[in-house]
Amino acid sequence: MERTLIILKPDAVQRGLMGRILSRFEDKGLVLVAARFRKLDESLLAQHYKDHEGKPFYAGLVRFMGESPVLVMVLEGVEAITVCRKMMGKTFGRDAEGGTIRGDFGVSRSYNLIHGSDSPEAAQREIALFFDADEVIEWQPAGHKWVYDAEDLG
Ligand code: IDP
Ligand code: MG
Repeated sequence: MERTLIILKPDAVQRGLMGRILSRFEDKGLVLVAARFRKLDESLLAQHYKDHEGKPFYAGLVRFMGESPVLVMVLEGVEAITVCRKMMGKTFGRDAEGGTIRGDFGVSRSYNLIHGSDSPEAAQREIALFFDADEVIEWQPAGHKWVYDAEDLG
């Protein structure tokens, strides 16, 4: 099982898309193990986006992400990082394939609805940035044994 940090960005919240996006992950079999609805301050955003510091879009990105509340979540599943990135689609809405979250709901480059960790190292760092260890809940939905078989679980 792997965990990934997902943020439904201010545009997703303001456009009333939180439920529809979360439903896609639930439908796929990913399990919500932590969630918090909050506004992100500049210092937290600077840590979260530290790899992008100095890029031309950085200032606009930090402004956008702190402008209005976001839904920060941890999702769990087998290969959750890759599965979620595939479901999100390419970075820019205009490039993202139909059937992906960014492809179906957006056309913008920066207003692309969702953040997802891009590697196990990033996931570990990002989850620790937003949640204390005891805020990530160990649990399994009732139908879980019909989502993965023994081979999936290795
Ligand atoms: P990702 O979210 O698909 O991992 P990153 O390259 O990590 O994409 O960029 C982080 C975020 O910065 C993007 O999700 C998007 O909101 C914003 N962004 C990236 N590149 C650009 C750009 O060229 N113009 C405007 N915003 C950008
Ligand atoms: Mg990224």
